[in-house]
Amino acid sequence: MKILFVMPSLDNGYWKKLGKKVGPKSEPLSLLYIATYLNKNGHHAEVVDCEAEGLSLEDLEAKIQAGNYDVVGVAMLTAMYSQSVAVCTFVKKINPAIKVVVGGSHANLRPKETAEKEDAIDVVTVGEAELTFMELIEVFQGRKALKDVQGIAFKDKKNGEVTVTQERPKVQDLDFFPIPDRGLLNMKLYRPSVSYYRRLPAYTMITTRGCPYRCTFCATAKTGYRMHSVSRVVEEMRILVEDFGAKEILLRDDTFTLNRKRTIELCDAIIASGMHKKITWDAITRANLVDKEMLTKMKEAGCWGMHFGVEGGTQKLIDTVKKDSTLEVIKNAFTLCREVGIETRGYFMVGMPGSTPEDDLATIEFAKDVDPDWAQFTIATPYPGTQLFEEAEQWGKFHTDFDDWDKYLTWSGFGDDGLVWTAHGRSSDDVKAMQRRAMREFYFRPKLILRKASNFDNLPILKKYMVGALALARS
Ligand code: B12
Ligand code: SF4
Repeated sequence: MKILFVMPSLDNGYWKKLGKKVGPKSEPLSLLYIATYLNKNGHHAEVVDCEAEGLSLEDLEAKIQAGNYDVVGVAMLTAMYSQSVAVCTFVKKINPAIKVVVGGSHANLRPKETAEKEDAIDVVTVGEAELTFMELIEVFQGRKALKDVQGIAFKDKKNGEVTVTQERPKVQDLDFFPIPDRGLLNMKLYRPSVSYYRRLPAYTMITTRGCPYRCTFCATAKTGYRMHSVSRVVEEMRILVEDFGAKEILLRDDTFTLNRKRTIELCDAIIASGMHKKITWDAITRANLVDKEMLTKMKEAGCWGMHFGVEGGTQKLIDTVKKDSTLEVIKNAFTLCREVGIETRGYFMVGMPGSTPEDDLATIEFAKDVDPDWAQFTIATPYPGTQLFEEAEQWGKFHTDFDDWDKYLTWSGFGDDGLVWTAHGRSSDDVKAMQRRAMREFYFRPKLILRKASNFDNLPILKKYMVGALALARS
């Protein structure tokens, strides 16, 4: 069967406002994982990335007409809901015989509602979709019944009844999934946000799936933890370097260092392979999951940056979202990185549940005190499927229909629209202003500017900092 996977355009406005050069273009790994698995199993799957390729629906039409596809799979994160549905509707208009399947974070978390509401969608997948998609093809070939496929939701087109099938158990051995075939993409189009890389080309990969922690705002909370083997990770890095010229790799695991032993083994393997001389890399983890010995080893293996979710600058805020950490532990992680010579990025939120404007100011102060090299202040948003979404009315109020999914953006302080939700006692204007204030207060500090200036060992880094600063100043 011929399958096309589509990453819809992500642009809901705020990247435009901040300046197109600041926004990310990130490889759609989820689609690559599924397409690669299907291709290895005798099918013909392609991937088209409307965001990276700058394709409109009309451009997509030409591709779909020419491609003669049997199935189209469309990615669906919450904030791209209407773009995803627009693609599905468009595909059905071009050819109603094409089967349309959606999957991704939003589909995983609201399968029933999505299948119920959207007539252009034939099947919604729930969770990991490589095996599910293989079975769906059997259904489309008339060899299996939809109801017998685990991990899907679908609507009976005759009586409107929605069925959500049994949950699909996760594949425990992650290496079962082949290395995503980046040859399916035009890799030259991909480039992270301005402050997220040191060297180009910089490409994304993941070495684990899931996170066992329980943060109430997070869409991947309590999803376990599975790891690719160390040798497989090094092999994928080698392919990125040798076949695609990568100079840098962005490890986008949720909690890269959860397993200390494996982290050290991986670093040793990167060093033994000589890869540490060819690439630099960065990773995301929790503050309680690093120590000096580990960070020293990571630095030796080529790590230049570590990202930590801090969220709030008071213990009350951190406890409210069940971060299971302390201000002290968090500060220590940033200090250790600085001692070892690894740059840091802190993720903070404004407008958190239970917050007052004073709490946000305390968060800004804490950010300046911790003093990471880069900081990101996003707006607390109750994404569906999270504990915060379930408790959204307890902690605050929706300002629009709760299912106005396109408004589920965390950078709205730089956009024109009001917020979808604010914590009790907070207004959209207050929280939006706080986001802009936090970014400016953090970045326009003489201390930070001087430090950055002294670190500018080459022109491209200076240039990217200037691009970001200008975009921020203009906002
Ligand atoms: C890389 C990344 C990005 C990248 C690239 C996204 C892309 N092009 O794929 C960028 C930077 C662009 C991005 C942007 C945003 N992201 Co993001 N991102 C991620 C991250 C770190 C990794 C995604 C990934 O590749 N995972 C690896 C693959 C293998 O796993 P997977 O995505 O779950 O895919 C499997 C299944 O879900 C399913 N599946 C996935 N897609 C599809 C599609 C089809 C057709 C089918 C059938 C199945 C299917 O099968 C896959 C294979 O098993 C995740 C965190 C995470 N752990 O997943 C957050 C995550 C997906 N992002 C999230 C968020 C909130 C955002 C933003 C809204 C943040 C913001 N700044 O405002 C924006 C959204 C932009 C928009 N307008 O939609 C949330 C999603 C919440 C939600 N309900 O949508 C996540 C889960 C982070 C979190 N923990 O909360 N993101
Ligand atoms: S925020 Fe980070 S630590 Fe918390 S559940 Fe999500 S991925 Fe895990």
